Amino acid sequence: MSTPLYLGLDSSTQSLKAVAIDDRLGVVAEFAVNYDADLPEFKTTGGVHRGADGLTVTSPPLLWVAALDLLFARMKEARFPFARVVAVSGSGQQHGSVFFRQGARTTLAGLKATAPLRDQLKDAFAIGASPVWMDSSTTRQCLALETALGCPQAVADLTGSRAYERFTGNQIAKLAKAEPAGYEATERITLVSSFVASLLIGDYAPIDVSDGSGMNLLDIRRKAWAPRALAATAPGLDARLGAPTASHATIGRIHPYYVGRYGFATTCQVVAFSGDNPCSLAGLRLQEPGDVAISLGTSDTMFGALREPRPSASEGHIFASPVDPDGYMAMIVYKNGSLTREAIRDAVAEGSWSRFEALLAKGVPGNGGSIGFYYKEPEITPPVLKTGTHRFGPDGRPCTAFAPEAEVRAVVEGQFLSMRLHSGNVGLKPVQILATGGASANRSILQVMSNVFGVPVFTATQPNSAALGAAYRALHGWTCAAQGRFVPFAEVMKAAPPFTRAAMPDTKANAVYTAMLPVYAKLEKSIG
Ligand code: ADP
Ligand code: XUL
Repeated sequence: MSTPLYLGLDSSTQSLKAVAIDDRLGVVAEFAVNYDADLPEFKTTGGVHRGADGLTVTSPPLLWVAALDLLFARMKEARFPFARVVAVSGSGQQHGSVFFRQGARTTLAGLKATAPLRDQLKDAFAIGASPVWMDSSTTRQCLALETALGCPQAVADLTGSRAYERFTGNQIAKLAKAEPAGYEATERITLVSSFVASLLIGDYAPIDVSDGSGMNLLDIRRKAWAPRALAATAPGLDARLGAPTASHATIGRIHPYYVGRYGFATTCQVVAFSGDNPCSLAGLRLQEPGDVAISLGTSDTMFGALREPRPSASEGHIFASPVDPDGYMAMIVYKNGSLTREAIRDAVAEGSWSRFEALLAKGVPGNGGSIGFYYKEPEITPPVLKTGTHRFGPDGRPCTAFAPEAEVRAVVEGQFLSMRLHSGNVGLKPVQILATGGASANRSILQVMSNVFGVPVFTATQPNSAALGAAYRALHGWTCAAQGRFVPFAEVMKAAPPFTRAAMPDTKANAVYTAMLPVYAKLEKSIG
């Protein structure tokens, strides 16, 4: 008998990916569909449509539907052994929402293997443009929620984050007003994660508590919808959301559509889907407080496991853990990540990362007291709407320019000092850091990271941490169901490959950064 496989899907902003693992946690297959290139008829750029107001950003849900069939068709063509998959789970870009029209549940249940999903589901949506995480058009709704609950900290204490524009509840509040007929006709609202899960089980899949924490609607301690937040958001919301589920729960078997069309086994279990950041937490196996990841991608994120939630209205998010029913994760998000480093590289390092590294090596830890703030984009952490660069000399006075080596060092040191400052405020205390994302290929950047935090930095070999995390979660959920009890995630992860050590901290440099931190914090405040 051939060994079982566990499948992880990742429905992200620009693509749909699949990673399959075996029961020794080895990756056996990977597939991907790129929305812009492979489904050009939906006319997306980077997977999205941008509104004329510069704030609204949406994607057509039918695109995500079409991508699922295309992905599975590619896997079938490559003779992927669907019959060996015993469990599937998935990851979705966080915060995005899908509005199923009345009657869609019946349509989902009755899917026929003879026709593509997109033909059968083309009339299933009450709102044809799904808002995604890049949308920032709901400032008014955010203010309304914070007023209704008292203040930003009250929203954070209840839901894990103060009101954020991209968070789903504020998006729903906007649409309920802007498209009342569409909202009225809505039978179920899903996140992107539970949407793809719904397609797989042919029924409305519940929202898991971890991705559900990115909505400003879930009481993160009770892990149930917060009635006061629902009431302040839109009428009749409770029924439209359905009850949330534990992240490790099996939510049903795969629908006969996938058995008939692709050859899945009828017994294949679907484990609740979750958000991409929660799934990355699972993929990087961050379980103990002190295990922290820094993802240096298009944007930079820092996240880690947490036992006690300590929500802050000033920065960051607290989510329920996707792998531990009693745990939490904290996360901070930066818009000024790789693209901002690239802008400095292009300005002073001739567009070359090796030149950038050489300049970084030329300077000394602490940059002789020079500090810079580079807000190429409006920043999330701390919230700074006005773009611009702010440089300060060793005397704390503003200055207009740095020498190239000081400029490169200022952008990298500034980003990690900010992470140390703000992650500390949400309770993250790294003991070791796992670095992922494009810029984690840069050893000099990782050395600064290690020195600023004073802890060793490791890297993972598998780049798609969200899809891998979804596959790990499929195995985890399946194991819990098979044993009829909650099995700790660490127990299931025993065979996982070790991470590679990329940098060790220099204690002297670390002491310099510790002394710099209050100065950095003061300057940051003076700008905001
Ligand atoms: P995403 O998944 O968010 O689209 P990635 O994690 O693939 O992004 O990261 C892409 C970014 O990685 C690029 O924008 C680039 O700036 C950065 N990058 C790639 N190589 C290097 C390097 N050697 N040094 C620093 N940054 C790099
Ligand atoms: C997290 C966030 C993004 C999305 C898309 O809060 O907005 O990271 O999950 O990746």
